[in-house]
Amino acid sequence: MINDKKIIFSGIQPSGNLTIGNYIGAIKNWVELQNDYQSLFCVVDMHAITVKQEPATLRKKSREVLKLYIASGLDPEKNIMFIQSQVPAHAELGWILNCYTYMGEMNRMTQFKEKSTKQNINTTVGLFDYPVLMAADILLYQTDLVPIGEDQKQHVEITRDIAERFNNLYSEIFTIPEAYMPKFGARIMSLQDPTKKMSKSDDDENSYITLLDDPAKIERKLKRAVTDSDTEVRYTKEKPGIKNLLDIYMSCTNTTVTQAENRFKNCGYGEFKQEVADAVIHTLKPIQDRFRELDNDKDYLDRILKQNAERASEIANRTLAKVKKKVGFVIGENK
Ligand code: AQP
Repeated sequence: MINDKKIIFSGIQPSGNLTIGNYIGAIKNWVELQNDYQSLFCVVDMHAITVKQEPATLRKKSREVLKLYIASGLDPEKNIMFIQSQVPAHAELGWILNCYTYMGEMNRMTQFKEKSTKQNINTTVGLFDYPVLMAADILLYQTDLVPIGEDQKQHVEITRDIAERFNNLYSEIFTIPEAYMPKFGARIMSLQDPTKKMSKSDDDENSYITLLDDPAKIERKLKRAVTDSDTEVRYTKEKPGIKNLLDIYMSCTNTTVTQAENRFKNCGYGEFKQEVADAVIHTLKPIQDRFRELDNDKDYLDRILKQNAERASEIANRTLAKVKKKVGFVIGENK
């Protein structure tokens, strides 16, 4: 608890342009939860370097993600919004937790299997170790709830296992966190292959919509979205392309399956796709406007970054000090 409020932690990698998958699966829920919890929203640049990044781009994207958090409606005064590498405790706890995590449980992580197969060559140890760093991110802040998309669920489960193991060995050091996922849109799929997750690092630009795409681009990408040879707009897993577009539509318009299916009862796919595009454009417009305003205010962003890294460090260092003591490290003058 901080200020009598339960704690939320979540983050996004600055590994590309944020997609509506990142927005619907994560940020939108953060905005809804921010008033009821003390929230920490991180730009996880240390996670991003688990695959190759161009340094200047990574630096630019890290600031851009923070601006998108603010532009999406997250309050940087109320929430603690910071860049992971500016709080060294993440790396320190990550290392310690490595020594309390088993190879067997790490070998079961499906995201590593998918990403390492995709990369094919030179998979790094960092990519394999990603879930332990994520466990450190979460556990440092005594997090109660982790709002995420479905792909990260397994990583929250291993975080719980590591935390329980550590607590059983020593004492109740860590809060055991729970995952929180949206009802619809926990897994937005690629527009070009609706059996595959939409990802910002996909090579095919037509497979995703970014938060900064202009209206013409959004329309074009949605018009090209892969569907099926049928004509009926129905929410069923037999029609993955249509189901995905309905998920996007329902999330942007806050409607239910019944409302959305009724709305498109006698529509052809062309008209349906146009409505989805309109809903996405309408959702992204205020975010894009605010983002542009923030673009002109570099000092403001620098101030937020500095203040929030200090606030985050203060909480993180409290947990880290307890952990170091438990595992037997020499701290200060103690014998
Ligand atoms: N397609 C998605 N649908 C719903 N939620 C999603 N998230 C990501 N993609 C979708 C959620 O966004 C948060 C941040 O994700 P991340 O950037 O840290 O890592 P990721 O899950 O690996 O996302 P990407 O876009 O696929 O990144 P790359 O391409 O760099 O690997 C998480 O809560 C995630 O669940």
